[in-house]
This record gives sequence, structure tokens and C-alpha cells, in this order.
Amino acid sequence: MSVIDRMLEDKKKLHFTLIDPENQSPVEATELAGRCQDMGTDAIMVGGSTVKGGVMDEITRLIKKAVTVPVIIFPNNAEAITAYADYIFFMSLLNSRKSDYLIGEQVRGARKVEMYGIEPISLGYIVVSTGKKKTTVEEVADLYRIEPNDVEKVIDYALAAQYMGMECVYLEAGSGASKPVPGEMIEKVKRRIDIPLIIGGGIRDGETAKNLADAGADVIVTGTAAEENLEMVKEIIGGIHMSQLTPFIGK
Ligand code: 1GP
Repeated sequence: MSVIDRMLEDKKKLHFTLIDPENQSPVEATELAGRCQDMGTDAIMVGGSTVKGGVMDEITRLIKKAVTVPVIIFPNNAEAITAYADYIFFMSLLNSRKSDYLIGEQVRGARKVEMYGIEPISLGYIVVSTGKKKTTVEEVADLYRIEPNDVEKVIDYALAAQYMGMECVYLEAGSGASKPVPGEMIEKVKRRIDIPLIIGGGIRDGETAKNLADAGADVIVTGTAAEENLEMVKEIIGGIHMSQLTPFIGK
């Protein structure tokens, strides 16, 4: 059982805050992480699609000192692995054409994870292209494109992740996406897998967060909302809490 499962035993729905070291200074990022914790976020993820080596150490060390919720590395490559986190999403970008994102960076980083004693959370990462404008992850990852109505394709990827022994699936629209992953896709994928479903990208208000959690998202990730307006984070966490009261009847 992964830490995500354990956390979901306590709370039926979770909110994670993504801090991208490229978008703010370590001090600003630390303050933001603290404020999000005060608002009820359940974990801080640190990472981004274009993070270079070096910055992760300082930012993660400061955040770890400032918060009590788990700190999880969300790596774009092996350089992003730092000793200061509690956990790492040990992830494979399943619809990338690049072998580096599928297995190469994982091989490069495995020994660091062992040496630092960070707990890996194995994760199948699937990027859905929801808008016309490419998000950063779409720019860098050379994707087999998945459209918002390609539900069957996403089910295939999600089942493959589960059968390969991955502990959770992350359906991603990309940071700053104009639209999040559709609720209908979330509902259909959730019915077919037994591992937690994480949803992120383009979620900017409480109602959307509630709807996606109602559709079956176990964890909602937001990043841009905290950078733009902390009130939005409060609203989003409120929406997720409301959804905890609604039983998922899909399965
Ligand atoms: C990116 O899903 C996360 O991996 C967060 O996206 O910045 O759009 O909230 P946003």
C-alpha cells in the first residue's frame, strides 16, 4: 500500500499543491507552501517540466523545514532528485515517445533515491491535450497526443500502469492548461482501475475541483492557482472537502 492509499484512508479526497521552482524564489516558494498548508493542502509537490539541477536542493530543504505535510518530488529528470524530500513520484510519462521519459531518467535516478532514502511512489503519468495552445509538458515530452474524448485510449494506458504494478495514475492536462481533464474521462477511467487517480492541470476554481473530485479524482493537484491568487486555493480545497461528503457511486 502506498502512502497515497494510506492518506486516502484518513481523508476520502486530497489536495496537493505543486510548487514550480522556476516560477518563484526559494523564499517565496516556502512562504507559498506554508500558506497552502494553513489552508488545508495535504502535501507539497516540488518540481516542473523545465527545472534544472541545483535549484531543487535549496527550495526543497526550505519547504521541508517550513511545513509538516509530506513533501514529494515531482521530477522532470534525474537532476531533480534531492535528499530533502520525504517522497518522490517515481514516474513514467506513458504517452511520451522519448525513452528518457519512459525509463531513461528513472534508471539514471534510481541509485540516488536509494542513497537518499526517499520513499518512491510509483506513478503512471498520462498527459491529455485539452487545449489548442501547447502546455510546457506537451512542448518538451514529444507525446503520442491524447484528445479529451480519447477515453478508451486513456483507459488502456491506465490499465497498463496498474498491471505494471504502478501505485497510482496521474491524468495531467499540463500546468496552466486552458481546460482541465474532462470529468467524463475521469469517471470512466476511475471505474476501471483500482489504484488512486490523481488529476491536475488547469483547475482554477472550487466548483471545477468539486466536480472533478465527484467524477472520481482521489487527489486534485493545483499549482498556478497558488501563484496567482491564494483565495483560489482556499476555494478549491473547500470544493474538494464538499466532494468528500458525496459518495462515488461509479464502481
Ligand atoms: C501540473 O497539474 C499540475 O503538473 C498543476 O497544474 O498549474 O494548471 O494548476 P496547474
